[in-house]
Amino acid sequence: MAERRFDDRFLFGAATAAFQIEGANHTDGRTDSIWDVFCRVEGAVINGDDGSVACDHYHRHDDDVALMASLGLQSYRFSTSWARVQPDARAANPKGLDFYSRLVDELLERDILPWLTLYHWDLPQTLQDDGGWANRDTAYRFVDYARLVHDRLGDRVRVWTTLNEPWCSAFLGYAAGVHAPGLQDAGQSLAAAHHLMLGHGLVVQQLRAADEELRLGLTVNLTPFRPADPRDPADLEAVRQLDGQANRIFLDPIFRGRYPDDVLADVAGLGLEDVIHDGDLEIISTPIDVLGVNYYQDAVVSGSPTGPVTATEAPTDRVTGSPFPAVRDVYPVEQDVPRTDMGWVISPDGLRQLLHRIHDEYAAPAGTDLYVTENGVAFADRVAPDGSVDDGDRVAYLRSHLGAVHRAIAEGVPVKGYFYWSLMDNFEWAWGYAKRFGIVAVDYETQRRTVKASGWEYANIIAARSLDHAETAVEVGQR
Ligand code: GBH
Repeated sequence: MAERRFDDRFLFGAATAAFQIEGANHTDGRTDSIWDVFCRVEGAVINGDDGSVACDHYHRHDDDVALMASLGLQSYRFSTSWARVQPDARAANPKGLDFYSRLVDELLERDILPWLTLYHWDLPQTLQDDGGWANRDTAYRFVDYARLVHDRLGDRVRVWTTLNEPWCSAFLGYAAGVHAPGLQDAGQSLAAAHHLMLGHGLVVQQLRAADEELRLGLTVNLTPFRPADPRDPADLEAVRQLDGQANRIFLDPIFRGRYPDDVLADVAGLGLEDVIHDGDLEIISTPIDVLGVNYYQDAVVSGSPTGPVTATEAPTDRVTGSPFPAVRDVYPVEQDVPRTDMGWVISPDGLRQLLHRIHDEYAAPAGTDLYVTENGVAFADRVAPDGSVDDGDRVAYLRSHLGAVHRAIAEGVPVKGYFYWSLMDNFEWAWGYAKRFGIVAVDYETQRRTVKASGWEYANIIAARSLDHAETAVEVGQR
């Protein structure tokens, strides 16, 4: 087998998000985000966990950047906290901006490319009080905030993504209610989806006008859905609906300047068309330089009841809804494959197939560069008494998914980089600290960081720019 090398321009990184790692949520002027408030809702987050300390990254950023350098990371994808930069969504908070400015300087000193995300789910609560993303005005407020961050960091940060996973913000937040703001309202979820994309497009226009050299884009989470039986029209119909409401509802407006007709038909009567103003889709489809794809798992679905499936566990017993505002006769199908600690199926080839599709149908026609901005796995690993974390299952996950990326590239899909989620164990939203995605373990008592076996493996892969580096002559648990 030919050596699986990544060319010299391929970018290896790791990702985090502000609310999940920073802590210090009321330090130096930061105010509540919707996640601070949601964490106080009885039963919203497992064990009543919250983000007040998290990984204490706000106070440990210098050590954390040193750790990134020791792993050889070429890029670090992080997000800025809107409520830290612009408390109460009004005047800029210099101390909040200072924090990100120092972080960026530390990264650059270590030759790590800062990859900045403006919005990873933590809306200032004060904007939620006025309706949050269901209110069109929030899109314009997002522009004000983006300009403040850009004014301060634009001289040093060259890659800017607006949103992380608008699907989660809109549908887990406003329809399923499993994420902040915890609403279960299909109409608001569709309005939120539209206004998130409007905010994205407006920010791309503004930042492009400020500096045409910036690399601009967004990150979406995409789920490939496969029919249980590709010859069964009911199964194909189930795939059509889910693919529409999970993937195409974002990809088509952004890349084609229109909502798919079938999606509009499925959600008819829920108010989406009422919130679309003339000109919005031109703004939303402003050309982007980079598309980030977050991939965790794929799914098999049927149009007919399918018998028992392994239910994905809920974080708490709080009753939540469906994230899909308008699907009918859609049933999950059991996949006989290994699962992660989240109950998610492990399916590396789903990533390869997804990259092909997104390249062919969206990125290539638009001339947009494709990156995997998140991929990773939760396992219940703990630091052993001797101080090691032998997370061989995560090593296998990392290698098999990087293998899928490598194969996609070899097959003609020019994927430009990969970010592991996450650099370190952190606040996993409604799952609190109960789920660990890191290649670095965090002891939440002492805040001690321990590089796991997967972290060293990633460091070896990066150093060799190859999956066939000498240290692992034998494939570890390759599926
Ligand atoms: C990412 O979200 C986040 O960006 C990151 O902050 C988070 O920590 C990380 O992943 C790990 O969760 O179709 O109802 O079964 C991933 C979000 C989770 C979205 C699984 C799709 C399936 C929902 N994805 N989800 S459902």
